[in-house]
This record gives sequence, structure tokens and C-alpha cells, in this order.
Amino acid sequence: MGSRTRTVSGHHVAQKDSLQACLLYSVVVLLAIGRTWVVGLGTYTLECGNYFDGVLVLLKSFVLSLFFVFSAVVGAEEINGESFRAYVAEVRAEALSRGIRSETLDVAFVGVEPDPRVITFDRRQPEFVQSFAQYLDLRVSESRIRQAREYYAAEKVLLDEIGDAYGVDGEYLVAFWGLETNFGRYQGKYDIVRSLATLGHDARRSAFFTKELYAALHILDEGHVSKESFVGGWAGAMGQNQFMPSTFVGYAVDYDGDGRKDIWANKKDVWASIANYLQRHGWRKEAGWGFKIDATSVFPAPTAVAAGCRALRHHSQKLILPEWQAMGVAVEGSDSAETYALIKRADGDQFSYLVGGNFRAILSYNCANKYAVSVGLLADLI
Ligand SMILES: [Ca+2]
Repeated sequence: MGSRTRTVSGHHVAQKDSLQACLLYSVVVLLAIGRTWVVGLGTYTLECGNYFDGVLVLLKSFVLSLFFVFSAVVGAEEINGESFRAYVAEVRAEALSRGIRSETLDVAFVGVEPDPRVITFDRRQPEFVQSFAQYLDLRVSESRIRQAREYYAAEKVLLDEIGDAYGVDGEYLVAFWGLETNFGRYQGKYDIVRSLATLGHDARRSAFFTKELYAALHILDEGHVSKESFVGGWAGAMGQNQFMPSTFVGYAVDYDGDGRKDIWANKKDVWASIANYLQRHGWRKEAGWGFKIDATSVFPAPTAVAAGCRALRHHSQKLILPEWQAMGVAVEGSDSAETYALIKRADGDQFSYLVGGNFRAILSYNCANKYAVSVGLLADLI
């Protein structure tokens, strides 16, 4: 910053004029062109900052606050308020007919307005595709491995107890927990009802999110969580294990027996809910998730799977380990009870992954190969 400060006094007038021009420019650009210009605007503001560093800070704050106000206004205008209220009224009537109490609905929908931030997230273009190595470096970091080990060591008795009760491995409960919300620390702060009503009202995936909204109302009606604590990710993933409401209804567990399935604040309920989910998706304890293998040893053209979650499209046909070994894949083991698929190697990746039934259970939790590999690797490292 300091290097940009100009000290030539003769430039004062020019600075003032430039500053006014900068401010005017910022406002005009914001009002005329809108938020898509924020990057270009940011660049210009930095140039303005060349004139006077102190002013730069103020200017940036000013422009930033303008931007947020403007974004909110533009976003709100994109959502038809009348149509949103009609949608909420419709959902409310249907929820009543499904047996949800009107008191619950009063609390759920009090003052509800569409959330433009949620629509902005929903319209976001996909980020650039990371290689497995890039993804895993970030997600299975040294710090996360260390914390996972610490949590596992500290709670081993309870994790083993839950693992035994559901026939799953305790390390995986910690791995999911660590990767979903950084061990419960980042659950998201979006109002679940507001987010789901916004997305349910929006045309793009209305049926999916409306179904989730009914499930959310059901959860509130059963009293598992207060409306104030009923928060999560922008698209409705909730609590320390980021269950969608319908997943909660199907799989959440009240492990400590206090009458509430509290995946927001009660770790026993969080871990048991993950365990129950995995058990119901065919988990085999101590069968592992699969193998990281050297990509150079592979492989015959695999048959892609067409159905199921999208990640499965990158899987080969499933074979038992001896069959893979016969094809030259260097992998230890002789388990003939388990079938493994090979994940198609992406450009730039040194390793491939041979994945078994438990891996497919992880995919049912979150259908992304890199995510599932990160869960498996993290669990292995605990
Ligand atoms: Ca409980």
C-alpha cells in the first residue's frame, strides 16, 4: 500500500478531481451495469487508490457496501414477491393437509422472504475441475488428518460403541464429520426454511426443493430443533453431518435417547446418524473402501455404468480382486466376496482408485468420486 502513496503536493487538485471521478464512476457503473461488473470495478478502484491510500480504504468500503446493497436489490427484483407468497401459501395449505400443525407453520414462515443469495449460489457456474491430487491436497490436509486423529483418540470408546451398534467403522464417522463440516465447525448459517422456500419457488429445481421443504417442516413439527437453530448450507444441507431434510427424515437417529434427533449440537446423534445411513446403504465393516493404485499398471477398457449417481459414470465394470490382478493391476488382497470398479483416471493424475462396495455407500452420501476418495483416505489415515 505504502509504495502507492503519492507525495507530490502539486497533484492535490488532480487527486481531488480524480477521486470525485472515481466515486462518480463507481456509482454510475454500479447503477447502470450492475453486479457483473464488480471485477472490473474492483480494478478501477485500486487504480483510484494510487492517488491516496487512506481514501482507498474508505472508497473500497463505500463501493463494497454499494455493491452489497445493489446485489440485494437486484436479486430481490429477480424474485417475484407476489408469486413467492402464493407459493408459500400453497405449501402451507398442503403441509396442513399432511398433518403438520399450524403453530409450526406460523413459526416456520413468520416474515419469510425469498433469499436472493441462494439464487445467486444456485446460478453459479461450476468451478474449474480439480485433479484428484489438487482436491485431496486441500481436503485431506495435514491439519485435517491431525485433528481427525485427535478426535478419534478422544472419543474412541463412543465411536467404537456406535460403530459396533451399526456395523460400521468408527474412523469413517470421523472422516465424514471432518470433511462435511470441519468436525462440526462449519454447518452454514442459512435459514433452512427460507432457503428451501426460495429454491422451491424457483423454477429450476422446484419439485426437488419443495419436497425437501415439506421434510423440513416435518422436522420442525417434531421438535428436533428450534426455528432459530434450524440453519445450514444455502441449499438446505443441515447440521454437523449436512443431511438434507429428506435424508434426516429417513436416517437421522436419536442416539442419546433425549427424544430429539439433534444433528446440530449433539455429537452422539451426529455420528449415529451417519452410521445408520451407511448401514442402510450396505456398509460392510472392516471391508475398507478400496485402493489407491499406480495408474501406469492399468487397464482394459472398462464398461461404464449408465444408471445411478453421476460419479458412477466414471466407474468401470466391477470385478473381484483376483480378476484385477490377472489384468496386471498391482493390488494386494484376495477378497473374492467384494467387487471393485476402477475410477477412470483424470488428466494430470498419477494415481487411480479401485473402489469397492463401501465406496459406493460413500457415494450415496455425496455423489462425487473425489469426495468419496477423500473420505476413504482420511479414514485410512486415522
Ligand atoms: Ca438426541
